[in-house]
Amino acid sequence: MYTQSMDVPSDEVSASPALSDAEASATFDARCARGEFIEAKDWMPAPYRQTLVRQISQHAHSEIVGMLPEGNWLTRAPSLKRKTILLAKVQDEGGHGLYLYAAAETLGTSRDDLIAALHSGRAKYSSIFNYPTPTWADIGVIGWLVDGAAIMNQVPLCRCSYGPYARAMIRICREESFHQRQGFDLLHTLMQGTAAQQAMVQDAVNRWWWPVLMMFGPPDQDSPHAETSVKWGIKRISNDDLRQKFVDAIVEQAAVLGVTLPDPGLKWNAARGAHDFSPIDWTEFWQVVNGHGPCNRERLAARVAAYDEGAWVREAALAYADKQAARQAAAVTPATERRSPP
Ligand code: FAQ
Repeated sequence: MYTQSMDVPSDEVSASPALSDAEASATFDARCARGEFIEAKDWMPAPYRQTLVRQISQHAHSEIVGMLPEGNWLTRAPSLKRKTILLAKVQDEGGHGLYLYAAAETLGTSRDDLIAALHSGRAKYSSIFNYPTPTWADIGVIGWLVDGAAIMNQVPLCRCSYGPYARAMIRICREESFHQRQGFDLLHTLMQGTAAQQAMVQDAVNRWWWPVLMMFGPPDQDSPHAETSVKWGIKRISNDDLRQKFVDAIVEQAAVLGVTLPDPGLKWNAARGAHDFSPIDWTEFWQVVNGHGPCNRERLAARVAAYDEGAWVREAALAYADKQAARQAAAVTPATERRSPP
């Protein structure tokens, strides 16, 4: 339904008949190494296609599930201005999901299949969206830290080897920059407020800091996809290197805001030219990824309910499209053919 899929299952896509599979793979790897973009109709090895479908669809699911924690505050934003900004941001996330589903569909998979994988729990989405948003400061922290981490990870994806994904990421990154700034602005305003508002910000930062560092994925030595994704130019910077860049950028921003990052081990290491930080609790990360975080069930149930309750919209849109197509077909059929026989 609504698919832009080109129906090209990987086993039916063959390399040029003149090339053996090994030669085709070598040519493909050389194209990636030269930094060329791979386009939807180009030959690609099946594992490259599978990796992209996996990553792009997980990314799309993250955007759509990511609407839920913030959506929780749409009716309770403290002013008209903040409500308008939040509405725009949540709508942007929905749009990002749509660009990304469309990019995944160019690889020959249908949106129905992608959504079914999310709803059945087969497909992952970002661990970060399984944490709750009990206070208004959580909305600021999502913008500042979650969107901040998302941008750090996604700017290199604008140069990812797969053209449709890379192009989608350009617009997404522009919008994420606005999201990050609105979060910082929201927190900055609260930090000029009462002691209770400042405490609310600090509490939210304390709760989100470690889960945000986990967003970048497992340490490089435990990242099974790292090697091939780097070889094929899908990943330009490793999980650990992005995490480090993020920590280094955020330390200064936290000082401007006047909040403390909840890690006694966080300190500048002059020899490395980077901040050291304490070990991350990867047990918590895997628990959340495997469905046992604070809000996993609630998030998935909300998505499934939204899909089921929206079935009538999809049916109506399809019926309307069929009607339009029938009208158009009738309009192009010559009048003589339409006349019934005597
Ligand atoms: N959560 O070998 P790697 C956003 C899984 S969008 C859950 O390192 P890879 C916007 C990984 O899938 C946020 N699972 O994997 C927004 C794999 O499992 P699999 C999402 C995770 O792919 C803001 C396994 O662990 N961004 O925030 C996570 O090379 C505010 C092994 O890991 C993207 O999706 C995790 N955090 O690297 C919206 C960006 N990390 O598939 C609303 C695109 C890892 O074998 C509000 N994705 N796993 O079953 C990527 O850059 C990569 O996929 C990584 C993971 C870096 C996330």
